[in-house]
Amino acid sequence: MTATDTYLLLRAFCDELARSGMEHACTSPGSRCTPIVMSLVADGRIRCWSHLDERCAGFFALGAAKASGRPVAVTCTSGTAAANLVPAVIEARWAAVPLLVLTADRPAELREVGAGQTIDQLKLYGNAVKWFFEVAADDATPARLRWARTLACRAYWTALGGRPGPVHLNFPLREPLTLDQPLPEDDTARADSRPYVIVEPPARPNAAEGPGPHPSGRLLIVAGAGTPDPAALAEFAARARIPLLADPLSGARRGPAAIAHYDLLLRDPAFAAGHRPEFLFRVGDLPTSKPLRAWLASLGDVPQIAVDPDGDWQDPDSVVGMRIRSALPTPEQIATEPGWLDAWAGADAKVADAIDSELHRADLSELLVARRLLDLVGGDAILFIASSMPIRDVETFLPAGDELPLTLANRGANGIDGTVSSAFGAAAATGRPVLLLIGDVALAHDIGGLLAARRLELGLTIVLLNNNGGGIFEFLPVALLGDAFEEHVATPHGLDFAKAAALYGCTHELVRDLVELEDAVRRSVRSAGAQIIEVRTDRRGNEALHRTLTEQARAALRPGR
Ligand SMILES: Cc1ncc(C[n+]2csc(CCOP(=O)(O)OP(=O)(O)O)c2C)c(N)n1
Ligand SMILES: [Mg+2]
Repeated sequence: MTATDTYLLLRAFCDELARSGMEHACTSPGSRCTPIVMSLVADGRIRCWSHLDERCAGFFALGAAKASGRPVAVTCTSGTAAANLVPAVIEARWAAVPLLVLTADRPAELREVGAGQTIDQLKLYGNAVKWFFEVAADDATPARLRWARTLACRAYWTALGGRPGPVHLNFPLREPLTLDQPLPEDDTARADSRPYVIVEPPARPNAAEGPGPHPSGRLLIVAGAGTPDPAALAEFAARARIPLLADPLSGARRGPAAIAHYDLLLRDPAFAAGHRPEFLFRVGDLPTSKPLRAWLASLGDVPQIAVDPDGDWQDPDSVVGMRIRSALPTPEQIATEPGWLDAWAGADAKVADAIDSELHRADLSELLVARRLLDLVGGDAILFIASSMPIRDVETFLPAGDELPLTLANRGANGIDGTVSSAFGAAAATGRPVLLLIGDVALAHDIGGLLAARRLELGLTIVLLNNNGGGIFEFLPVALLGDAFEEHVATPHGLDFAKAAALYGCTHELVRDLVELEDAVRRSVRSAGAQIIEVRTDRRGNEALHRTLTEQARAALRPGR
């Protein structure tokens, strides 16, 4: 086989990815991957985003696929380069994101014989991928070209179909790795722009409105990330008068049935005991909230039905008694107890008032930022929320809204890694303004992701909550362990992020109050490039403020208030 064979097969492969619907790919440098990179770049329909760090490339592709809902390819050279994609592949597995990993490898004769930069890449990502396939290095006969086309369609739709997830194709590539003559025509493609294999798109069932169990009484819905058609679910809940406990990642925290402060409500034992449902629907992933999870686990015989079209089996406490593929009943088919939604909504409003009056008094805090996020950006923006306290605070304090921004997070495996890159990927794939809310450790972890601002000319508004370490650990018993806790768990770093911003060509601004924050975010969302807007906070003060607010919320729920 010659370079012409290699490039003909890869051109057919990329042609089919584009015909199937792929719009974005991430490349990373190397020699062995040259044919894959050049073939992707040569295809004008696929926008190629160049990265020099494969870990960033993987997470960028993940963010792009997550925001667009379409497969995004990421390619890299052989050796540890491929291993650097592991975290993104794992996140894609657990968050059900269609990622197409195209690793370059040496051919069989150069494996396990001391050839450089050669590791065992077969099934490198183990069970994390939906499909692994070792692609042959072959002559570009018409039969092989048709096969390459089929392979691309199959990889694309395997990543996207059913429960989406990552697919890994390993490409053994023989030298020469660059072309020395123009590529001949290939007439194996289908007419027009049709893909070689048309695959029926997976039917995404609507969670609301259809046949299903017909319960009555005190009904409740819990909605998490991956909720299909969240607007329809919110409307259904409002019409059927069912309290809707909606994680912001569900997209359903909207409308009159949305109960935004369930985390605080359920921290109150009296409220939790007095508001047990008789029947509960769970849609999408389980929210992060610990009190909610504990409460769901404690509901005993209350029937819990999971709307679970992808067979996800999210049920850490083994309490779900029925799984349905789609469709809650219609509002006409059920009878919710009169006053039940009002009881939840009334309590929710009381807690909201308590939070707002307390936060109003306090200085700019991590909680206040989470509370006011919807005021900072418009409905066309995307919120990307980092793991650790940002995601928890947004779940606890973000009010319900009408014009909800798409809210994304890497919550498949809850890592703090790759967050900056994923947020840039979301911006790249959608062209929409993205606000990333992130802690200092997570930002330091993916500081290299900032390179996308200048190299890829992408915009991003980064609201950095800098409490000099992992503030989340202040809430855990480990915080009592003194110096060892500080050094090894909280990990304060003393980084000056203004210098990081300068290094990576971003702007940096320290804001001290809400007015400055709102002003900085408004300017940032309108401008090009990436801005780091830093809010300095204190880990212990943050923990104390959480306690105060929990107490205030509980006080607001006392009878007679
Ligand atoms: C890759 C990875 N390593 C370690 C962890 C454990 N971890 C969870 S939260 C956290 C600290 C994050 O700190 P920061 O981003 O500053 O957020 P804060 O806790 O201050 O809100 C760590 C290390 C993780 N989730 N992912
Ligand atoms: Mg921190």
